[in-house]
Amino acid sequence: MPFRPLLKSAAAKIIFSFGDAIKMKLRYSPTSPFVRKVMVFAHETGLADQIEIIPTDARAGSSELSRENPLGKVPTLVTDGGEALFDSRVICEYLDGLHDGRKLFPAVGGERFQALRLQALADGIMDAAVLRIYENVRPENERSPGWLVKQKKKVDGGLDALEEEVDGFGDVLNIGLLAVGCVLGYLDFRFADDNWRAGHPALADWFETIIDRPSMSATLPG
Ligand SMILES: N[C@@H](CCC(=O)N[C@@H](CS)C(=O)NCC(=O)O)C(=O)O
Repeated sequence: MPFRPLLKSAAAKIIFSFGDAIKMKLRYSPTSPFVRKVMVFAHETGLADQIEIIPTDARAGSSELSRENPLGKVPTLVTDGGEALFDSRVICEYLDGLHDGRKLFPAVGGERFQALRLQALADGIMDAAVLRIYENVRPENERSPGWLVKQKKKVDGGLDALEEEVDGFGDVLNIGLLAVGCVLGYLDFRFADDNWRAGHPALADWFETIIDRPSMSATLPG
């Protein structure tokens, strides 16, 4: 089926102003850092009230989710036209096309690829941290200590890289910085005992500048 982008016409905007908001549906988990990334993005861009949350236990293997996303993962966004979009990167870029404010995906050049690379780094840390959680809920005799160590190394390596780069983050929120905020929030939520702040003081200071944004407060995991 060809992809039909959400209507952005003047007529659609008039419909919004009469309260009949176009609704997208988001397959959602309150603990997923990838879902949080999408929700923070939606709050930052003024789109949150156009998204209907559909709580979905991806790991339970929902057949509806599998129809929308063959990978069976959240977040998955179903547009008002019924098209399913994934993953969080694609959803965020889609949402960026739906608002008239400052774009969180820089349009071109070095600035764009810096932001996308930072998002990839933050997402990679999220992947490794989520895999640690999944491994730890497997039956004890199926768990691999070596695998857990490997994933922890990826988390630590990613944090070390962020600590080196944080001085160059700048003050202007973009998709990369937003993803970093979400992964640090996830580490606080799931791995508080690891105390990532201890070895990463500059990153910890930076996190304090983002943690109280309304978009972050409105999307706390749990
Ligand atoms: N690259 C994906 C990762 C999404 C992801 O890993 N989601 C997890 C929840 S945090 C999930 O749905 N896992 C279910 C499964 O793997 O079966 C994204 O950016 O959205």
